Amino acid sequence: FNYTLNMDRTLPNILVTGTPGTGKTTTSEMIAEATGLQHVNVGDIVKSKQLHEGYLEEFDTHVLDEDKLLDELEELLKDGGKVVDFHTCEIFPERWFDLVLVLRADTSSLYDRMVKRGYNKRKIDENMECEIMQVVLETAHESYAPEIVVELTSNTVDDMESNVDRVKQWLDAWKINNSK
Ligand code: DAT
Repeated sequence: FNYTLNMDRTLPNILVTGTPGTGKTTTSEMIAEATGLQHVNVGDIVKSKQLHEGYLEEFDTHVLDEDKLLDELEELLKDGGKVVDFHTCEIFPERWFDLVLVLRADTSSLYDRMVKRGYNKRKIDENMECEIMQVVLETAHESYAPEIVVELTSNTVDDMESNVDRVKQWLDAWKINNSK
């Protein structure tokens, strides 16, 4: 399978990644609202289109069917203009994205959000460790060009709003630089 994309997309694709609870979905929705880009919630697509090989009770998570997922997303992303929201970033072809945002939250904010969500202790511990060890940030740096990876603090609503403003400015500049 060849993941070569139309590199002439007229709008960029943005990946919003980070540990669960850092604010990916909320921020992506705000970006979509502010820019007109379309939010693609990968977790929802995995569930609704059954792009998984079953559910792992112990880890309270689905085992991805990566081939099926990539095929599905390839089609969605090929024209650009998408804000893709997912907690891992290394499974996607590098060429898909023009900007990779890694959301970061401090441990107390993250802990409270996961408790509110009703995550079990194991999942909370796992995600806390993931955030403390900067797993997603490091993975993003290993998977994408350094100039497109941006770490953003997401502790407060003000943080989210200023993050969305930054994306808006970035998008305006992208449009100018890529106009034909
Ligand atoms: P994710 O998609 O990364 O799992 P989310 O957007 O669903 O995270 O957010 C989880 C909860 O935390 C949700 O109730 C909104 C809240 N939240 C997220 N980021 C926040 C922020 N920067 N300030 C305040 N609340 C935030």
